[in-house]
Amino acid sequence: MTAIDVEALKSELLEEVSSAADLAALDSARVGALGKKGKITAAMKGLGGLSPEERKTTGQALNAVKDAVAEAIDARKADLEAAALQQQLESERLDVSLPVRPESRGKLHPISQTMDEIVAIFGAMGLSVREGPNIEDDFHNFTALNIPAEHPARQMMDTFYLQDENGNPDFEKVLRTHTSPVQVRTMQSEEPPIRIIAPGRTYRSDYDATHTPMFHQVEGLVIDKHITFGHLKGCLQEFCDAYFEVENVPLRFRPSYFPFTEPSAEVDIGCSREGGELKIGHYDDWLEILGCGMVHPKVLQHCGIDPEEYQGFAFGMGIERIAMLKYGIPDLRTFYEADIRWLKHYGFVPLEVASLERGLTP
Ligand code: 2NL
Repeated sequence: MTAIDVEALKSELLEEVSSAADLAALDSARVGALGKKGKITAAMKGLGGLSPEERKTTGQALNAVKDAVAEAIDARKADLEAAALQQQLESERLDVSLPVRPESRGKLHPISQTMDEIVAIFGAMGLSVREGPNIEDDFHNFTALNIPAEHPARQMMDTFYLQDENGNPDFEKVLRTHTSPVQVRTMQSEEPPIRIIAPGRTYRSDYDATHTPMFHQVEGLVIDKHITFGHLKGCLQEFCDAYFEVENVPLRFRPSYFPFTEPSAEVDIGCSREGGELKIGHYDDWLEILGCGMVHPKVLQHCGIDPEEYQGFAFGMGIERIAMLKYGIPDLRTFYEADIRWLKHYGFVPLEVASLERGLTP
């Protein structure tokens, strides 16, 4: 057996390791050098044919090659792994300088905003919200409210009457023409004192520049043993000051008539219209904003409340109307055209809920 060229073997193996292009190639270089049938293992087996002197020096040299190759494999492995990681990082890099994708944010409809404001103001005065069905019966919408048979609201022309499947003539359901039936239901089911508002959708068969078949109302009702017209005036003054965000809004109570209140009044606010812009506060003109009065004794009776023991006030207003006044929206019909540009312009940022503490309007 001839002497082994240890140096040649070393450089051959180190060359195989350093030229391994990936981890798989490196692993076959490792097996080829250090494995059971590898070149170093084979050279070790060949030591037996050498003289004792040569066996010792060559054996030591082979062990040194083995260590050097193992070390080179570890280093090459670390390099290949680092390169692979680097390549992955390059290909998956996030470009944080890219502009944000355009994203459209929804807005609150002015009706929702106005309702939230109204609920916040009356809520602070101790009135709570009640709701009821949009489809009502004749009793809750008309009879309990002392609305006589010949009243225009009872005519087909003004009210949406519903029919049942069989065309039964006694089927007396209507789309509620005001939210008063909510208050009727509350008087029937709760004991005085009663302090509530009823905001919601209402329906009348009417369509022109100032009327839509569906619109919104809020009504208020306060019933206790000693409620007077003075309480009504104070309550509405406080509401108007808070809603229009003006101290001491000038108010005018004009005698009027509703079947469900006695006495009744319509309420105007003092305003001016200099240069086409409506100003509330310093005034040379009046603008009607709501109707009110002391609940008619017959209404209390219909609702199971003794008018000898209790009395109260009530009021009602159109939400579209007071929203148009506060937010300068000129045309009622645009409220329900679902025009996204209109909503972007007149809408409100969601989640900035109206509250007296934070200022009503964002
Ligand atoms: C208006 C006038 C008003 C009421 C609504 C009412 C409700 C009950 C009893 C008595 Cl249960 N009254 N509501 C009272 C006066 C006026 O609304 O012009 N609304 C837009």
